Amino acid sequence: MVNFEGDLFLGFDLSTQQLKIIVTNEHLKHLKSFHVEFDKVYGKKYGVKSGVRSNQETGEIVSPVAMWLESIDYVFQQMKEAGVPLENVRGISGSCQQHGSVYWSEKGTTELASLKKDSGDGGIDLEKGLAEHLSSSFSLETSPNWQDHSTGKELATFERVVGGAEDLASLTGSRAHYRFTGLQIRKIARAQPEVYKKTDRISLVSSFVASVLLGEITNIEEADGCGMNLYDINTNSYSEELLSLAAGVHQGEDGSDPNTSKTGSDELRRKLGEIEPVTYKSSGAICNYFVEKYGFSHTTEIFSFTGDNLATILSLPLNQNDILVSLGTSTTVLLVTKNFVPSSQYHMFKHPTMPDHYMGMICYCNGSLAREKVRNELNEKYKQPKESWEKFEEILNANTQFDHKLGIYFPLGEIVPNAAAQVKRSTFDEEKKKLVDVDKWEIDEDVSCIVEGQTLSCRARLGPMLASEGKDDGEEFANIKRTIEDVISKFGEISTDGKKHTIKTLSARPQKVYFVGGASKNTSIVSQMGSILGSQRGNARVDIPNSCALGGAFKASWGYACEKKGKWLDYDKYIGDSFDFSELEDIKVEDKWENYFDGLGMLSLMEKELKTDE
Ligand code: ADP
Ligand code: XUL
Repeated sequence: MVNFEGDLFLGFDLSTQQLKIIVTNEHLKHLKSFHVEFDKVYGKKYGVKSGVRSNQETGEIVSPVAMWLESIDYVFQQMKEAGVPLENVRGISGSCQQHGSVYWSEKGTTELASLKKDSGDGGIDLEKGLAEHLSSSFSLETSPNWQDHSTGKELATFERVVGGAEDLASLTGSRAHYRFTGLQIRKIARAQPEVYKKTDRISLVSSFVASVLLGEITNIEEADGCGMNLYDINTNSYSEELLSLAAGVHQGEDGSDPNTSKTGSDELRRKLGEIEPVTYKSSGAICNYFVEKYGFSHTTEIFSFTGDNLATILSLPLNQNDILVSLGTSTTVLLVTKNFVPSSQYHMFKHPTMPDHYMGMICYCNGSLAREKVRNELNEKYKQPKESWEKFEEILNANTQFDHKLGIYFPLGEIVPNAAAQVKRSTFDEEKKKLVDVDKWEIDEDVSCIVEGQTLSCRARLGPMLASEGKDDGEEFANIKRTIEDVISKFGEISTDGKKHTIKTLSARPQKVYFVGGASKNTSIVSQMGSILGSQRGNARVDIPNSCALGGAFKASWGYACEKKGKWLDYDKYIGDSFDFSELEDIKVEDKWENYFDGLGMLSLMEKELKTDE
């Protein structure tokens, strides 16, 4: 029997394929989770497959909003029936798929407000579900999904107006991406002007769920708001120019006169609502519909919801310069940093709970599948079982030093760096100071080369985000400086994605590295990666199956604690105080960080020679 005693908190995870809600207690302990899979329950009714409707021809991918509403009722009903004492829930927050947007009609505000009424005479009918109560609330019945690819034209426009991909990243934290909200809004404003006109308010998926729980439209949360290509992270305000572009009234691109342009961008600002700086404060209490129907207390506080990647970092006590390496099908690296060093190759968002901090996110396409390809060929050569990692591990464990062989393995086109599908193997001729291309070497060589190449790519891109300001004039730094100067004399200036590295960016080391995801089970891979990344406070493996939902519940718990104290509590300390550290498995690594400066030199040269699709 689960012990639901004491204050409870809920963490939502509204992802592409399911809604999950987890219950935690005041000690951050995960008590129970409930979920609904969209395909299973709503596949037929809403015509979704893997949670979405897709149009192969246009690249359009959307999710029905009413399905999400039904799913909230569905999961709350499950929780009620399971006897979760919902009256003891003190706070709710959560994580939602990023970039998606929900389009409210004018009726939305009144229909939402009806959820605040009680069920007395002429009040709310509790027999009806959310989808029925909000049946006229949307000017668009679907929400563009993050997998959508239909905004190619908008993508080019967004980058062009600000001077290119790098400039857009400097302004908003990311270059333009199909899925980013601003592009999706522009597409709708231009292709369906009547829908855009009828749209009274626009929410992100995160602020949409919070709005439903509140019974009123709430502001977009700042960290998730950085996923729109509209928010100027330097000034903490919308970019006027990008707003006018999203509204389809840009002077240059749309030929609008200054007046129309200004009115149009003001109108979109109103639809979106202002974005308020990251806060611990509650957005308000849960509305009556949920109190009467499911037994919540009138005092249950709703704390702003955020994006799923942002919620993931909230599930661990991550401090400045800590890194989370997620080794799933693709590789995603998340980092907490105080440095805003944007790049077209990765994303930067405001941190959802730590003011003056950012979350960096690097998403690689070629992760596990590329390693699997090497493993398969290796197993064929040694007549090993197809799926076994044993031989791969044996070779990796024997790799004790960098031997100036490096590979870049992109069986699929890559995002970071932007490159076509290809494999590149090189050695380095020290005398001629030149790369030597190698067409093929023994598959055994590929084993260490792929892990080294993938890790060095992360290290090169993390460097600027990790680099400290200030002076470093100790003896240790002087030695590193000499080493790096030697490396530069050998390889020339080292640069990544067109930006020159400095001694500081090359010598920066992460504090702690956490490994998660499928391939993190492989101790040889993670210890090799750890030894190259060179963390100062160790490496840990962690298995958090509900990390997004957990991050949401922790955010609610932390917000509630701050509210009680009436002041900011350091998020990482708050989580650290109750976190069950036995969930972390320490990974022993041999520190080979210094040996890999030459690797960074080689990678810098090799990446310059990669073929692109253009
Ligand atoms: P997803 O990104 O789809 O959530 P997972 O986090 O489950 O995926 O990771 C799946 C990947 O993990 C697989 O592609 C597989 O190559 C890799 N993986 C699983 N176990 C191991 C292992 N022992 N060694 C190396 N890779 C592994
Ligand atoms: C991040 C992104 C995805 C979705 C998945 O930029 O688009 O991770 O948030 O839900």
